[in-house]
Amino acid sequence: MSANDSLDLVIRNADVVTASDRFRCDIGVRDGKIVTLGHGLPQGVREIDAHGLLALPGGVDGHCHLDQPMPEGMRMADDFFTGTRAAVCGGTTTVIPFAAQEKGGSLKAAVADYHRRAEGRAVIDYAFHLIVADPTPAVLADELPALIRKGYTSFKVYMTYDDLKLSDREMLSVLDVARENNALVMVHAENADCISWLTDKLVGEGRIAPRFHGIARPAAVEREATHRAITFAELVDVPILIVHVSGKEAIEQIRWAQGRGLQILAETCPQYLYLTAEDMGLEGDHGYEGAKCVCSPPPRDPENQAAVWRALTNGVFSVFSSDHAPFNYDDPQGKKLGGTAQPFDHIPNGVPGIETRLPLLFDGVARGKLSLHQFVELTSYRPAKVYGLYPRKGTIAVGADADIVLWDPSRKVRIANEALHHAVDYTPYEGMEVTGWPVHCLSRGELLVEDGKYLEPEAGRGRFLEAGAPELS
Ligand code: DUC
Ligand code: ZN
Ligand code: ZN
Repeated sequence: MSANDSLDLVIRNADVVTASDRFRCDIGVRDGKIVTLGHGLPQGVREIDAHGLLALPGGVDGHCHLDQPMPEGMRMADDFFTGTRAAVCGGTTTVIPFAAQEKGGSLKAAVADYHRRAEGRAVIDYAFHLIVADPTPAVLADELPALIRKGYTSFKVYMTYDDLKLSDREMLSVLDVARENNALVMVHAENADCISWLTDKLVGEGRIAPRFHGIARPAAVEREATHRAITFAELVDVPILIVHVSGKEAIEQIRWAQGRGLQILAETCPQYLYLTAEDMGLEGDHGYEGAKCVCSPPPRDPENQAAVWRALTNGVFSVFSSDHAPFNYDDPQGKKLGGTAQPFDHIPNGVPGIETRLPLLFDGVARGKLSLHQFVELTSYRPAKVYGLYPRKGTIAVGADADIVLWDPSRKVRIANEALHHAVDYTPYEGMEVTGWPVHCLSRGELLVEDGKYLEPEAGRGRFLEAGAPELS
């Protein structure tokens, strides 16, 4: 190797795990890329001894919300700086949040605004999904195809939430644009009318505490919308990805569709493995604390949790994301918008989880619920593939970005909000003990976290990634 070929970094004795392989080697990094994998590599400018640690590709969080513009009076606690800081401290080196169109607004303008929010703030690399809330003829014919060509190849549509939801006909039109332009549509599947009917009934009866959020959004509401979205995908003949699947009823619909040969992909999130409806409050509980766990779809019961764990290993789910939605609890712009006596339907939806996503799932590896390869597949490889970032992200291979996380598979950590790096004032996982923790995290060869300590890299070092076409197989 000549001086010109010298290595910026060598990670020695790495126990490398990808979605498909496991091998022991040294990893050589130059200019932010993995340039060689081998034994006895020459001395690098910097050396890291990975003995006793696992070397995994950095996590790709394919669904998180950072500094997303909110309705009047509401504010997300994390921006691109605090959100990406927390992500990397939890082993994630790429995030894909959402540039959200407002009804009546332009999609292109939403993307430009979102770039301004990310620039100078992100510490790890990021791509954008779009949220299509107003598919006007101009959006469908011009804006959306132009944005897909520019590297925004996935977009979310909502079947609920008044300010976001699309009609069935609009859904079909958006799916058709995805088909024509080779993009991937992510679907939030809950039946809006059922939810508003149930909500009005509950609120009318004075049943307003946070736990009624779950009762207003039962599994049937998610099941019906999941089935309907599948039907739309079949009619248009296009793949879709159902996001944040909460339990067995929606899983049954997805399995049924997959069994018919339809390309229906699915995502789940930590809240459906670790939280239940009781975390939003027990029967007779008139307190407000349960608002911390209000998210949509809501957490269900232990039987549903078990079904979600099973579906992580039998191929139903392709991706495991955080759906990090950072609202402070003790904040009139967060969960306490409107005070603690407000009915459940005014509580901002979502739970924080960008830093705890990987440790919570890794704990499942430690408990024998899924393999290390499945862990990498769900948290890094497949999200990189389906969102068009592979092979730059999602694997450890020559030519890939040196986004590498060195995990201590036996370190036990009790989750405590005061030790997390987001700007949210709580975690729903407070006090849970997990086995396995990301101790050293590298983004494009730069060490951002060393022995669990955040090294305060320059804000804005994170780069925007233009996504390629979705790779679904
Ligand atoms: N539900 C969503 O659809 N998005 C953000 C958080 C949530 O709970
Ligand atoms: Zn959603
Ligand atoms: Zn979301």
